[in-house]
Amino acid sequence: MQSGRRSFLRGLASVAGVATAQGAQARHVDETPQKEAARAASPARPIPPGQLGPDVIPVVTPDVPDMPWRLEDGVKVFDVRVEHVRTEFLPGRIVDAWGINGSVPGPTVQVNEGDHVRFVVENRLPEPFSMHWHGLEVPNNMDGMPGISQDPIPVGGTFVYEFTVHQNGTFFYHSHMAMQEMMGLIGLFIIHPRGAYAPRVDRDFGIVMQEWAILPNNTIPNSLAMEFNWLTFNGKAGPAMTPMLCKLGERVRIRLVNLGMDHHPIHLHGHQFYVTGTEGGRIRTTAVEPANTVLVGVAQARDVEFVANNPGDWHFHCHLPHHMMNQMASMVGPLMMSHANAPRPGSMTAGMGIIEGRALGDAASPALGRTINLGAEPERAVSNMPLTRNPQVTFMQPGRTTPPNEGMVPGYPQDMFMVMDDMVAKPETYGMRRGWSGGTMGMMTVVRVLEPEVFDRIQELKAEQAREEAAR
Ligand SMILES: [Cu+2]
Repeated sequence: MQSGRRSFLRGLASVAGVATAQGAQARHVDETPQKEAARAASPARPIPPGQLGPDVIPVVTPDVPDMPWRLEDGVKVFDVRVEHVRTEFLPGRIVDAWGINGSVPGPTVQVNEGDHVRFVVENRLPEPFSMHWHGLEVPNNMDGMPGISQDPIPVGGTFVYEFTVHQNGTFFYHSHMAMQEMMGLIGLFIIHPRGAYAPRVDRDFGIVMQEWAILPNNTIPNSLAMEFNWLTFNGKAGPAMTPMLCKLGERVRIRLVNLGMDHHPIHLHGHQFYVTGTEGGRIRTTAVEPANTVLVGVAQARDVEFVANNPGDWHFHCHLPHHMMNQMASMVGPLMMSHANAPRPGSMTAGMGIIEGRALGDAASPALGRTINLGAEPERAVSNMPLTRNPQVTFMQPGRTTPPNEGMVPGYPQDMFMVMDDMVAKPETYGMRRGWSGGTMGMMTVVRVLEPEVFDRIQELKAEQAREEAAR
């Protein structure tokens, strides 16, 4: 048995060596985690600062920056400002959230297993705060639990967290004040292994999932809400999140983190993946199962890996229907008022709940609908309707404002289709089918499995754009 197992592992090791030497072409196409060797050997020697272990690649967090660090006496030091951040879920959809160093979610921390790290956390919020390192095995007084392991960081105060990371995998950091979490205070904390997991990947992406309840014409999330009308990947609602790009045949890892009120079943089209990691680290090779949907529960992380062997643009999204739309609200604006098939306030002002001089007055509460905000208990039936007339809308026939069978189909209306390709165009959307953005809302984005020429063309466009921005 022993020698058999040794030769099995040796065989895989030599296959892996040849594959690496051959370069990118068709390298991993028929590999599955079942065939992989035991995890790459973990040499105890430290990885030089600024480098990653053999075959390890940095994680790309679309639309979210990495957190910069500097080296002080062998310690990686991060400056962390916890503050109000004005951000944009979609072009024009401004949100006043709380974030870190100007970003919601916070910037992605990337370190190596074995690193000694220091986080100098400055509380710029108008209330106490403390930072928790979710899943990290740190000394008790570094755990960021207000009261039980430290005093909260006072307004304007600073606290220094310092520890050595001896784990590897997908972790995250977040406020341990519960309501502050719902204002956006979370970020990815990636700890790279000393050597790449086997089989190694060609692309490694990170996604933070968040949900928000924001009243129409408002910019401040309601952290008390139990239902949500804005769902974001990396602080962007579909179709604004930058698509994840790979070349046909590459092996791709996507790391998913959820810290909100709902669980999210995340689904990939056109491929099967393996769930290879949790918030506790790498899953044993023998335990992985094929899937195309992974439930990422609150406070959990899941890593999925797949071979991108099916060319095309593929949806990657939460499959909860209410998480696949934007600005879900019942009665907003004159259009709503004219279509609602139930008693209605009659005007936009009234519809916003401003009947008795305040937005949350009891008299207006039903109009708020769906418990998006306080006081919506006496809810009544209302319809889904488009929020705006968009010139790019392609759902109806040109020249018509109402469908010919309106009123003949029970249940109408249900869905809307708002195309905003031009609003969210960027190099990464080059070559996508016209109208793609109409079906991409809420917690939805796209994995683009590209022919090498298209992939390379997009890199050129990105470089061009970067040069133009630098020249400005
Ligand atoms: Cu969801």
